[in-house]
Parts: sequence; C-alpha cells; structure tokens
Amino acid sequence: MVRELEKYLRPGIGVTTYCPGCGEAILMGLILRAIDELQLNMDDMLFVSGIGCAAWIPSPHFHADTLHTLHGRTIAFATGAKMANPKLKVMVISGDGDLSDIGGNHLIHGARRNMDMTVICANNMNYGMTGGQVCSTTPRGALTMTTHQGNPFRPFDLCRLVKAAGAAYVARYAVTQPMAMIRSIKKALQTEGFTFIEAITPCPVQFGRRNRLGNPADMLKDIMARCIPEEQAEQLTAEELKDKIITGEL
Ligand SMILES: Cc1ncc(C[n+]2csc(CCOP(=O)(O)OP(=O)(O)O)c2C)c(N)n1
Ligand code: SF4
Repeated sequence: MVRELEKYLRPGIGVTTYCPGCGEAILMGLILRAIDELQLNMDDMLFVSGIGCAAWIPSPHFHADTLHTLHGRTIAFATGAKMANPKLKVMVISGDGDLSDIGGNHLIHGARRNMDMTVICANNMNYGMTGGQVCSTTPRGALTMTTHQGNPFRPFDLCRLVKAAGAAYVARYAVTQPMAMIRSIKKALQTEGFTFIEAITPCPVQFGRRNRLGNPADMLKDIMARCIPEEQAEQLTAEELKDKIITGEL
C-alpha cells in the first residue's frame, strides 16, 4: 500500500495477514483510496464485517470504529448500528460466504428495506479462511475442498439478487479494474440507501491452487481476460458468456 494511505491504518499494523498474492489486500487499498479521494472523516464512519479473510479488511486494519461481528450477521449488526446512530456512514466489508451464504437472508432484507449502508462483498468464489469450501458463488464445475468432482450447482448472480431485492445501487468490478472500482466505491458511498458492490478477487491459495489456475499473477491475468462490460455481454450468446464476468454498474 502506498505511504499516503498509511494514516488510515491502525497504529502498529505493519503487514497484513493475507497470503501472498491475495486480492483482498488489493481491495483494501482500493477502498481506502476511495475514502481518501472523498476526504471522508473516518470518525464519522463505522466499518462492519463478519468472519473470514475479507472480514479482516477493516478489522483489525482500519484506524476507525470497526464491528467485527458473528459470521453471517454482518448486515444485521450494521442495521442496528445505523438505527442507533443514523448519522453514521456505515460500510460493510465481508466475504461472499459471510454475506450470501450464511448471511443471505440479511443481505436480501437489507436491500429490500433499502437500509442506508454501503456493502462491499469480496467474491473469491470459495470460503478462503476455513480451507476453501464450496460457496454460493462457486462456479459450476469448480473444484473446492467439498466438491472434489466439481461443483454441481449453479452459482448466485449476487448483483441480480440484490438488485431484485431493491438495492439503490449495484455494481460488479474486479480488483484488476482499480480505477473503475474506486469510482464505483465513491459513487456507492455518495448514494443514499442500500448500495452494493461485488468485488471479484482472487484467492490463489485455496481456489486457485485446487483449480490449477497458476500463480497469483496468472490468476489476475485470467480475471482480466474474463471481465467484460455489460454492453459487450449483450452481444454474446449464452455459450460465449460461459466463463465471462460481467462488470459495470448493473
Ligand atoms: C456460525 C459459524 N459458522 C461457521 C463458521 C466458520 N467460518 C468462518 S469463516 C467461514 C467462511 C468465510 O468465507 P467468506 O465469507 O467467503 O470469506 P473469505 O474467507 O473467503 O474471505 C466459515 C464457514 C463460523 N465462524 N461461524
Ligand atoms: S485463503 Fe485465499 S482469500 Fe484468504 S488470505 Fe489466503 S489467498 Fe486470500
């Protein structure tokens, strides 16, 4: 992380706990960059996370008030905090497992109620922290610790799900699209209501290793090659779209 963003880190935080090449550390830098560019005061903010590697982005790293809560209950805690202090700018940062598997009900009802909060969901396509189990976002056919023959299930399209539930702003970008991701986070933070960004991020140690996706740089290149804007996706057939990641404000 560049030195000018170090002021947002809790004193004593020297290095992150992320595995080498983990995209979640990149995402952390992009979130802080967005906050910095908006000149937000961290004292007016609350960061809420659940359990998992992504949940460690704000806590213990951010020099701000953080709620490191129960697995899956992130949006419920964030809702409670916002109701107790409506002036707080509440940002939820957590994993796809935390937010859309065990926490899936809170996610859709948070969106349905249009609770005023920004949710960044780090989608690394598996449960990274607990050893790489299958998740509701794991692509069909992918190998995980719990799907040795390949995942037989269709993954959630989280953006569609949250949009259908009533969110005010929904976007998907990968950590390989840093400028677009920063712009999107800024927009989400400036939009009132439930704003949701699905952040595609590589987990080289669990998902990448099992699916033989190469080293962290290979994984980043693979994500870069698969990301396409929505307008381009509209021109492609279902077969051509199979391995693509549709990005943009959706
Ligand atoms: C109630 C409960 N069930 C299960 C767990 C074990 N657990 C901790 S983190 C986690 C999954 C995390 O996956 P994800 O949210 O995708 O985050 P990642 O580690 O991939 O960033 C699980 C199942 C737990 N801590 N609490
Ligand atoms: S297990 Fe995966 S998501 Fe977790 S820190 Fe390691 S590379 Fe990142």
